[in-house]
Amino acid sequence: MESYRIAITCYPTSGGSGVVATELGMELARMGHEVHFVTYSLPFRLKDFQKNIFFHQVDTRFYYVFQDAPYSLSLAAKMCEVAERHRVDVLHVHYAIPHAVSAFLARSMFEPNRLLTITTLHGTDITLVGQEPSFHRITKFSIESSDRVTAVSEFLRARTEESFQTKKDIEVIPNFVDVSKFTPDGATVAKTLFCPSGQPLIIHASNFRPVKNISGVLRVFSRVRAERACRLVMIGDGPERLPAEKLCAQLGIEGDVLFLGNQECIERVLPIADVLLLPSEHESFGLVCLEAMSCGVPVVATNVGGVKEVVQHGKIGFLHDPYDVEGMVGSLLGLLEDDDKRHTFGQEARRVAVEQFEVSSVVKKYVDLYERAHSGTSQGTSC
Ligand code: GMT
Repeated sequence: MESYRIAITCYPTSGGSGVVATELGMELARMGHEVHFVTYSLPFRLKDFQKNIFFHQVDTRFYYVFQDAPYSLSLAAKMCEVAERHRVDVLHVHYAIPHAVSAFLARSMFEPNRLLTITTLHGTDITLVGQEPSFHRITKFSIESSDRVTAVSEFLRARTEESFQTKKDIEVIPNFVDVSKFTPDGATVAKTLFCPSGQPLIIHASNFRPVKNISGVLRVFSRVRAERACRLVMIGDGPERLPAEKLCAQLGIEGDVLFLGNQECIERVLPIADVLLLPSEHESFGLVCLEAMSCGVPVVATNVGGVKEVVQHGKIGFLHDPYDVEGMVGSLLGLLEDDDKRHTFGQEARRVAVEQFEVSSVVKKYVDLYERAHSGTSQGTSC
């Protein structure tokens, strides 16, 4: 296997695309590739020193004629500088806007035919940001000007082709999970801390954006709690957190809901959940479902987008329309009241995570893509 020098750009704050990009970089580094993160701050999952990993901070400059500091230009300049200094082969950007546009600029500034640009589409870059009329054309351009494009689910590939009327070849490479880190016995917190009377525990984790349907989480929980004692732990932070805390008070459930905020090591808490609840309005993949599955936790989630490519309805969990409160309540009660069912679902969830989404097997698909891009071949041809 050839080893590559890869520059990775992502949003470094908590959020699925940043997690995937960071875990990808760490796995590539373990495989012997040289990885350069080019981002505005240290990616949040990049904690310890790791051989073969380097971090380059994008320094934005403000000048009085600018309305805002032009981050996309600073990023392009930094990408080009890092590529030159470290003889980078591939600029792999996660999230189309503005990263793929900056990569296009960096490649154009660099030696001709020397730098490959790869864009991984994650979801809201296509389904929300890319649909804004002012961003639609440039999102299409960013996709079509990338040397290679991947999407994290079949749903997202189809949605991209349809929304942008593009014939660009888009490969599906799913999200992945480190199954040795996300394990059923990996908790470092006792469940009794949250559930002192032995109540079942439901966990929700997200970035608390409107798309996550946070009020739906609370309304479903409130209905379940009316039927049987249980508790809810909310992990993450974002604009919907304050309204959610207020809604808890209105629903009279604040005594049974705990907001933990962002957690760096979600794998230390997730395994104590009896069920993960994710009723998002959109979800191109649903990385947290996969992380819960790897911890042996069944999932009640939304049936939209790419979630059904990960969670098999009736085997690993249950999928419902995002606003089907009664359906989700029924599925949650069914799981919480049947230990055998929960256990069987949890085992199946773990099996699927290990067999289909294990980090090294999925990251090999990215390396294969780098190899094919480097040798100028397309999918399925030998390189
Ligand atoms: O879920 C979010 O809102 C964060 C977002 C992101 O870009 O960080 O997540 C997207 O990318 C993840 C990693 O590929 C996917 O697992 C999420 O499903 C996707 N989110 C949405 O489509 C809403």
